[in-house]
Amino acid sequence: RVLITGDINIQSGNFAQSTQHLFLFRKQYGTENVILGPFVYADVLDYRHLRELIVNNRVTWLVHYSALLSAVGEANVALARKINITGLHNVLDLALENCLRLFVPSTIGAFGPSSPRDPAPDLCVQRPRTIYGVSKVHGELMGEYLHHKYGLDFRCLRYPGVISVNTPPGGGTTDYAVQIFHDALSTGHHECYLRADTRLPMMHISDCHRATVEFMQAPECQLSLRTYNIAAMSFTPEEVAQEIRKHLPHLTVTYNPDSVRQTIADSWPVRFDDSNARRDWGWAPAFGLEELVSDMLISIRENKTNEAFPKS
Ligand code: VAH
Repeated sequence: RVLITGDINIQSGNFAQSTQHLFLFRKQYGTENVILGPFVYADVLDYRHLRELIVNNRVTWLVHYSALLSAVGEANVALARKINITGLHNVLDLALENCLRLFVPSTIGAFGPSSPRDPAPDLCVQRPRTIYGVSKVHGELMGEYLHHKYGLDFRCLRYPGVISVNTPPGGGTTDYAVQIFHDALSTGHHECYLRADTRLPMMHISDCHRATVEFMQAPECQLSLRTYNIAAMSFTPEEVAQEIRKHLPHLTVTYNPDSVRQTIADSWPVRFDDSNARRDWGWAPAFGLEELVSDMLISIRENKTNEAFPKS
């Protein structure tokens, strides 16, 4: 059984807010085999609640999504430390105590201005400048340490900006790339908080979910790393706007960079090198920018979740 931490109603990271992600896990493993756990704060109550869920449901996989994202973490560093670091330690302890297999996502935000940015490889200097990024590097290092010391089956993917219909902005720096689709179909105008030329790695949620499941199912003997970059595309606000205009020619965008999120974005990789994931366990994205834009517009218009695969 798979237990996913993260509460749909709390800003627990883009991913855990995506009902589609829960749907895709249940589609993969069976509804009765996927449980949504509590949003893991650091306090004992949730720890006890989480432990009860694990024991009572014979959980084997713990998928830990609860985290405060980049921009919202900078606005509340103490809470971000509590959730992203102390909460993670609760989860690591529970995984060890109950011999669970543990998946924890990391992010492009785990790199900083001194990292190689174009592309960023799996192994390089990581000195992120957000509490979100620092907590994610800590998670990578702690998980790998417990793997090497105690054999914990810890697996981690560094996600790009994840784009999906039913992931309301979760306080991330890449949130504009979700909002622009809703604005294009409602007001026809998007106010972008990043410069027009800010290039960031992005991924359709279905690719991100499929990568996660394929990685979770990859035989141990194929893994040369415990933490991998995964990539699909990198685009700028102007490029995604141009692609949307192929469907909605009247979309207008004004660029009004906000210093916090522009500074964060400028410290992140421009592109990811995910050659290790492609070699070790066969990672290959299905959605490029054209397929992403088409699926997002169709999904919003029809008020449904994103396709699992691009339309042929
Ligand atoms: C954020 N969407 O912007 C998240 C993500 C790749 C960035 O971790 O903080």
